[in-house]
Amino acid sequence: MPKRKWDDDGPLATGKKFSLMDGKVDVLEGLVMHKEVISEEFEEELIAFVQTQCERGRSGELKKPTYLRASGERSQGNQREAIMYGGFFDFNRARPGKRGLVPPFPAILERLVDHLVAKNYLPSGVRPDSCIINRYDRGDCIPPHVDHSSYYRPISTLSLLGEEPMLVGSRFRTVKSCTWAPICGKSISLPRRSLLVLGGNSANIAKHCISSCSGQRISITLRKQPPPDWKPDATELVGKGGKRSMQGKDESRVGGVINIGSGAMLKRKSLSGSAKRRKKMMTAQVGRLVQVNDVKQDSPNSHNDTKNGSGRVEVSNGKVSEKQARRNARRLERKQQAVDALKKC
Ligand SMILES: O=C(O)CCC(=O)C(=O)O
Repeated sequence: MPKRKWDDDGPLATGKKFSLMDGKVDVLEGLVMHKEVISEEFEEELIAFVQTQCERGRSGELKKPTYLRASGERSQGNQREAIMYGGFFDFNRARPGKRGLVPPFPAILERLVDHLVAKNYLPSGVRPDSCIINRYDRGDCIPPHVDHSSYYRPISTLSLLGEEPMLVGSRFRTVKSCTWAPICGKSISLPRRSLLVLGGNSANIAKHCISSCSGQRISITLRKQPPPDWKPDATELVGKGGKRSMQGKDESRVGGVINIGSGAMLKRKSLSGSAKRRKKMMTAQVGRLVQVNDVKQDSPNSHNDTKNGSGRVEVSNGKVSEKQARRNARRLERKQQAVDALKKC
């Protein structure tokens, strides 16, 4: 790997490291927790700043997308508030949005970043220039997501006001609305004034989320944006049937993407690489099955339903119902996915 500007920076501050193997991959590689990174006085100052900005947002003084609040039936009780500076974070796609939509860092955030870099919690070459402040109340959450790969790593999150756990891992299950449990992941408590730094696999492979909070909490998530001329990859803009269908107004996450009440959500759920391979395999299997049964229609048993290892295939009037076979294949695929998802790491 070519040397980067910040490789010559002094060593980063040491914090608590984490590890969790999912197969052969340590999905928490690069995750570091630092405690007490700011003073109680600075925490108070930051909390007062956030509360004031949220009040301004609620009163309509701060406009979308600088101030966003989850609302509507899809948010199911989640009323998390978010304030953005430096760069618009497109919650629908967890990626950088259009430039110039939100105000630059206010002085207090510049001071925070100066401090975190000076203390070597963050590498100076990856100085954050975009920030999302999340204000959680009791019951609020943020669903599992991976921050878009165009953001430089590491990304980091400073916790204020209350202590809540963050789930970080490769697989979660939804327990109920706003509540997730790790299948292959860890629950990491985030004390007040702690900084969780997500680098390496913990940022690129693992997802993170905050389940329904037990009380109030504020987080300040800091990221360095890609250069201003960055554009999303063409494949991210166009779905199978042309443009991706957009709809919805409330908070939801589809395929690792959230909507915090700011507008569109992606309707089509993209398949993971392994799911795609399984689908291909199943389609091939169905093709073979259909051929076998087409041959069988000449046999005396051709009017009977044919059982096969991959499911029940209907034969009507001596003809296999391809539709049914495909339906069976899809059912099997879903079953397989559920089984895979439950495999603990
Ligand atoms: O509240 C947190 O600590 C996490 C926030 C987060 O993941 C985000 O804003 O994307």
